[in-house]
Amino acid sequence: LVTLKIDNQEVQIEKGKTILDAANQIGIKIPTLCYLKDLNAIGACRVCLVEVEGARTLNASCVTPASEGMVVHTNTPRVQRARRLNLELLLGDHNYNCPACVRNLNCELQDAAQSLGIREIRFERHPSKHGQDTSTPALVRDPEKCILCRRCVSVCDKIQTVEAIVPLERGMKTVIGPAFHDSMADSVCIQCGQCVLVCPTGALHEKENIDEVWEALGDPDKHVIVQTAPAIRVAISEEFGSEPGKVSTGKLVAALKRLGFDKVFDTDFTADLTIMEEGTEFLTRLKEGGTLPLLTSCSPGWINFIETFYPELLDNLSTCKSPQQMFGALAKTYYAEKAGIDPADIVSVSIMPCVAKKFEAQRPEMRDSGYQDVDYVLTTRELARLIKRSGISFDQLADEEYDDPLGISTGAGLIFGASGGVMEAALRTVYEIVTGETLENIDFTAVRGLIGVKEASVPVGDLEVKIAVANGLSNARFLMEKIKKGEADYHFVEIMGCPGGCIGGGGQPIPTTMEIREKRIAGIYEGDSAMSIRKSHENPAVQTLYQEFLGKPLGEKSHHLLHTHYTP
Ligand code: HC1
Repeated sequence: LVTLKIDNQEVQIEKGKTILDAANQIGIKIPTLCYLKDLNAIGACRVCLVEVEGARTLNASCVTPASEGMVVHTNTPRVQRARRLNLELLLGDHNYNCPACVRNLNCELQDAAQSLGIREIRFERHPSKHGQDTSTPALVRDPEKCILCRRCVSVCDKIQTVEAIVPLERGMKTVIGPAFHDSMADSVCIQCGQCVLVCPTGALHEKENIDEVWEALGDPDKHVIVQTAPAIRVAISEEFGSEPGKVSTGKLVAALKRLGFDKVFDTDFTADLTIMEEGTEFLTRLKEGGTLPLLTSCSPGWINFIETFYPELLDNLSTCKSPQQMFGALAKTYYAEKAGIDPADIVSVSIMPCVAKKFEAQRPEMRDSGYQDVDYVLTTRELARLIKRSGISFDQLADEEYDDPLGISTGAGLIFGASGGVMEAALRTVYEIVTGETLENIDFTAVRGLIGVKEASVPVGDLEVKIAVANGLSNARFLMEKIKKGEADYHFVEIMGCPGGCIGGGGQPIPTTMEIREKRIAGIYEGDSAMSIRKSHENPAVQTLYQEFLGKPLGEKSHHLLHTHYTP
């Protein structure tokens, strides 16, 4: 431990920690912008400057180690002047058209300007000469709002090992973007949107589809239906001031009905269906000696990743479409038939915690209904904007229920939203199919939680099924390398592209920190425990779907509507 003094308070802290850590420990708030705990400590923005007695210059507290006997002042006039000057310089390079910005009122630059009392910006504006990059269906990159904090660069490199965006050029000309100034669409970006979650400003955000949905809702000739992903219900209420992890399923449904959707359905229904298809695919591969380990295929950022970085392992991928896309294909076939509606008049909207789902919905192979299966994808954040725009008081809504039949689901479908959930849901079903016995303890806790790579061995009849679960793409890469080198003997592997799984997706409320992810995960399992049915194969609406329409898992209709192929 070292002992130092900050603003006349003595503090003891582990050697190697910074002045910022020490100040946080005793509740002294130093403003930061480029700093991101455990990920980005580069001292670039100079907003966290402090004065250390005896030092020649001011020091960036996020990178200056705390040392024995140090005396630090965080609020002297010199410190204030320097912080304000640095912030003004950043603002001079920034497009501060705040009222029209997607991050207005949830922007760290705005907050810093407020907390430092900036009332005028004395410098002529020099916003970036690089225009917006709108080349992908998922993301918008706006260099005019970028403050060069490099948080996005760190998350893309260290957490996702994608390295799609890097600092280009030097000094005043520096810009963050794909190498060689390529567009995002031409880069290796897998569109997971983790960069959006860490961006302090509006420099990275989802491509909005709110207006298109608004138009559809106002069109009397359209039948507008919506599906909600598992992870939305434990996050949406954060946008309205609630604690993270609060399960708000009933209010979510009520809000969508108030917005005018003709039917409110649940992606959890097709998550259950995915288990029927993927579980059968797994057992078939086991029996017939197919390619193993089977890799799950529901996370679109992960699909983009394996297509880009590990095309040699594409045969391992499950051919199952994601639940979002299974829903889309059924909405314009099974549901249209059942409801007697021309599929050409159906507008299928999904609410997702993910920006890569926008990309997935637009893939050319996702048109097996004869139409684009999912027309529009809104993130959790976009849905919140839509609700606010409509003047709906989310917290005052009375709970409502999903519609039949595509709104009926089980706890197994719900846990898809957290890392390990797909595997746990599959095990609940595969165990009972293989053994013919009732699974008494259905909680496979070994696969739950935020640990990057989880491994387990589960007895299923005569077989020890070896499983692995990874969340975040650096962890996926670790497993893929192991599989490629022949060092893994797994049968079944779940991969989710975002840390924590979909609860930590790139479309979720900002902030999304590790602590917030934990709380959302707790909400998911709380919701699962409260469900009356917790195994996918017991979903009565899924059983009816097979009887009335699909026939059997992996049957001809399933093959046509619910399965896909991949492009190296
Ligand atoms: Fe997900 Fe999925 S769980 S991919 O994380 O398999 O986005 O929530 O909707 O499709 O069901 C996301 C979440 C989501 C799909 C399901």
